[in-house]
This record gives sequence, structure tokens and C-alpha cells, in this order.
Amino acid sequence: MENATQPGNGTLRQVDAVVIGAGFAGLYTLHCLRDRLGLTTQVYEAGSDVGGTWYWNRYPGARCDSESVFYMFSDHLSKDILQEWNWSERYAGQAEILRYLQFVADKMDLRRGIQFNTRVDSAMFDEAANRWLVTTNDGQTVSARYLITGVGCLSKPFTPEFKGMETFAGQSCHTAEWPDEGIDFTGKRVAVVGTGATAVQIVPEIAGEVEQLYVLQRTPSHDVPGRNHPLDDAYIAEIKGRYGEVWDHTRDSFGGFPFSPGEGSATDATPDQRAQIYNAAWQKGGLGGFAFGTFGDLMVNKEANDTIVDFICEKIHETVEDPEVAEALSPRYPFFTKRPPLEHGYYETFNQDNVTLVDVKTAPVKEITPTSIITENAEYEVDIIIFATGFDAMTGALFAMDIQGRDGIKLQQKWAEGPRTYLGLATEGFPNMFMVSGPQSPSVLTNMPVSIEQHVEWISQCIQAMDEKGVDCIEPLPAAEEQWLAHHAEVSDATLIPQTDSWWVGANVPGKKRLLYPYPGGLDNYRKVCDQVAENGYDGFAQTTHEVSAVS
Ligand code: N01
Repeated sequence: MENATQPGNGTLRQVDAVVIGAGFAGLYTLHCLRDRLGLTTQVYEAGSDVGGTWYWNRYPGARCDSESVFYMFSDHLSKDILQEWNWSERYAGQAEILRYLQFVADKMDLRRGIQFNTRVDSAMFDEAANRWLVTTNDGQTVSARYLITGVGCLSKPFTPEFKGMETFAGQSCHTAEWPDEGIDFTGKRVAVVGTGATAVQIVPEIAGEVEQLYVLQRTPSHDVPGRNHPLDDAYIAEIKGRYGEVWDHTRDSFGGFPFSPGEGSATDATPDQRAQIYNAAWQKGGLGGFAFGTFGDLMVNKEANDTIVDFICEKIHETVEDPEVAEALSPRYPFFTKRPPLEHGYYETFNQDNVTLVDVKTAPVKEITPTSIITENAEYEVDIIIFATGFDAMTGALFAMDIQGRDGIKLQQKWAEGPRTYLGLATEGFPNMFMVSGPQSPSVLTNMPVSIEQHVEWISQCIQAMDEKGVDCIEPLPAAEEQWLAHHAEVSDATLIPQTDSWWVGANVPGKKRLLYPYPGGLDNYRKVCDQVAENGYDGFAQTTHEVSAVS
């Protein structure tokens, strides 16, 4: 392995690997490559600290939808950290998760491998040298043998273009670009645009502070109660006592959660049996148990899915006092075809006098003026507009960089008709580049840290195997990529997900190719495929060794 040399005196700095991003993915990749394989590894991070998603998303109410005790690095990173770290709530808030990642970075001595406040502008594959030239926004270029993206699936904010929005004289911001100094909502008239997972968190959090809150809804979501609560010492001790078994179960599960999957069809159960099963999961709270722990066919059988939709809509009508508002909030399309948010008092918020649901599906926003939002049928005077309008997911952050592979082909060009990957890990024409949680991998359909660990471990074992074999260039074979695409399409079409417009299918961003971006076949099945590929000597990858010209 080369040693890194510092920039200056005209010498191009050489490292073994450049990693982009210092969230869960970047931190674990740095540890695996630098501390386990001994590779010189440089991480670049746009933020001023570690955290990724949890660094950027600081809006009030930001909280994880996975249970905190399973939303962390497993025993594969460090058994000590598992024992030392204590979560305070069933679902940790943003600040606590950020503290956890800072704790991990300090304990594992990761900060010295990360250059903060630095964005990667471009990454060009230099075929003659068989290396990546990575240029950052501070004008530095570094040469790396491997390029690993850990840029997150939801890190490129998306704000729709509304006529006149630039004229708005009040305060406005996207939830993922929250100002450091925060926003004072006291006595303000506020509009929240969007009703996805982010809006569902922020709305109940600020409803008590604002004078008037307008929630602009285009599509209602299927919100499942979180039933958050503090964690007591006995529970923490019990989990810590069986973490080994918990992680084994988690790694081998469909969604990256240590729950037993639901069995049988919802249509075979009697209405009473169904009500009992749905109610038990609803009372317990939590998305995984409700979506995956009730019946086995909700994601693939429309008739079965209708039963859970009816149940959710009944619950909304029980909670929201005004029947018209309750109906407007009722999502009468298949459950889990858009990401269902976890809610903490969202529906109750609409019983407050100062909260108004604004239907922008039937009467879309026409214009934003300096003082108001004007829809097709009304004008809402506001002081603050919060855009909880989501992200250009999965490809947005990759395309934001100028990544050019063999023959100067840009990633955007190669993926003009949608992502083309092998296993969601790599793409032909971009040698020695690996993506953590890339498109066509399970990622956002699973508990992210568990999927991230699987990816990072697979990538680092692959790099180790290449080094042992003396291979210096690896990239997918076109046929293997084609096969993965066909498999991905087949598995996607077997689910109900493509039937609904959502960011999962890219429908939220105008002009984005509509297809399912994550892999819906389950982390357990996906892991087996990846393991098999590795066992077969990295089947489906071209592996070559070059005589390379010297790098100047
Ligand atoms: O974004 P979204 P999000 N006019 O895309 C609406 C993760 N997450 O930030 O549904 C009016 O889901 C849009 O309407 P519609 C989680 O994976 C995780 O809420 O397209 N409205 C929708 O209501 C989640 O899925 C946690 O009709 C417009 C909203 O904006 C993902 O992040 C917490 C509009 C966008 O919803 C994204 O969630 C929070 C327009 N022109 C988020 N354009 C955790 O658990 C868009 N909308 C960790």
C-alpha cells in the first residue's frame, strides 16, 4: 500500500481509498479500511462534524423511526461501545444520535481520517494510472485507488419550484437545511409544505408554539404510532445481555430488525382476528412490527393490503374530531407503497384550533407572494414557510458530484434511463468504485445501520481479496449488471410499491426516471446473494491487473 504524502511541492497526494461522507457509512468504512486492512484512507465530509443525515436534519422533532437500541453499530464494530452507550428513549432524537456518532468517532479515533467542511466536487477515473482523481471544493486533488461513496440516500434536499417563492419576505427553509440558530416560531403564522415523515415529526412539535399552523397536504401518509417512552435501566441491561443474539437475528432478517415476520394472509383471517392482530401491533407502536409483524402478504396482495388501510383510516377517524379533516387525512391507497412515517401526536394536532389542514391536491399552490401562499381557492398569510418536501433520493447526492468513469463517461449519462448497478454496490465503467447503500440495494427499505454494515463489510472484504490476488482493477461485467437489473425489476414488480407515486420510485422529482430505486427483496436474501458472489471469487466482476504508468 502506498503511504500518503502531504500536498505541496507539486506531488499529487496518493491514498489507497477516498471515502465520501462521514455518516454511519463513512465512519464504518474508514474503520474497516484504515484500521482493519491498513489502507491509507481519506474521508471527505461537507459538514463540520460527523453524523451525515443526523448532522443535517436538525428540525424540531427530528427523531429516528427505528428503535434506538437497534439503530446503531453492531458488535461487528465494537462490543465495548455497545456496552458503554446508553440510549435514553425508545426512539432517539436527532441530538442524541449525533452524540452517539460523535462518541463512536472519538472512541474509534476516526476524526483524524476525516477532512470536514469539504465537499467532493469531482471524481475522474484516470485509466492510464488506474486511479481515481478526486477534487474537493478547496481546490485539492488526491489520487486514490478506490473510491467509496457513503453519501446517504436522503441527502440532496428537494424543494419544488413555486411561482414567486423568491419574493417571500418572511423566513423560509427546507427541513434538511435548518439554520444553526434555530427558528423562533412563537406567535408566528407558519406553513409546513408536505406531509411525509419529516412533516409528521415537525407538525406536532411546533403546533403548540405557533399562532397559526397551515399543513399543506398533497397526499396523506399512513402514519403509525411510535409510542415513544424513556428506556429504563432494566430494559437496557436486558438488551445488552443478549446483544449477540439480537444482532445475529437482525442481520438475518428481511428488514434489518430483530422481529419475527408476520405469517399467513390477512384475507384468511376473520375480521375479528385481523382487528385483534392489527390492534395489538398498533398499541405496541412501531413501524416494523405493524408493517411486517402482522401478516405475511401485505406488501404483495392488494386485497390483504386493503384491510390494513381500512384499519389505519378507522384509527384516524377515531382520533381526529372533525370527520371531514379525518377523511382528508385518510390515505386510501396501498399501505407501504410510500414510506409510512412514525407519528408522535400528529393526528391529535388537527384537533387544535390553531392548526388547519390545507388540501393542495384539489387546490394546488398557485403562487407565493411576499406575505402569503395562494392556492387555487384561498390565500394564507404566513410569516414562515417550512419546506418538508423531501429529497432527490438515492441518485441526487451522487449526481451532485461530477463522477466520470472510463472514457470520461459521467455517471448521469450512464444512468440516464435509471441506475444500472450490480448488487447496488458497483456499476460497470466505474472501476474500483463502490457505493454504500447505492440504488438497487436494500438500503432505505431496511434498518439503515444494519444494511450499511453489510455493504461496508462486503466492500472491504472484496478489496482485501483483490489485494491478496494481486488484482488492481475490479468492475461489474455488463451481463452481471443486466441480470441484477432484471432481477431487481422482477422483485419490484411483485410488490405493490410501484403502483404509487413516491420518492421510492423517483416520482417526487420532476423529470426523474420512474422506477423503484431501493431493492425490495429483503436484506436476508440480498446478503445471501452478495455472500455467494464473494464465495465464487467475485462472480460477475471483471478483475484485471495492469502495468500502470507512473503518476506524476
Ligand atoms: O420527504 P417525503 P420527507 N406541493 O418525500 C410533499 C426519511 N425520514 O422529508 O406525497 C405540495 O416523504 C409531498 O407530497 P406527495 C424517510 O425515509 C426518516 O418527509 O408527493 N406538496 C410529501 O408530502 C422519509 O420517507 C426519518 O404528494 C409537495 C412531502 O412533500 C424520507 O426521509 C424522519 C410538493 C415530501 O415527503 C423523506 O421524508 C424523517 C408540491 N409541489 C424522514 N412537492 C427517520 O426516521 C412535494 N410535496 C429517521
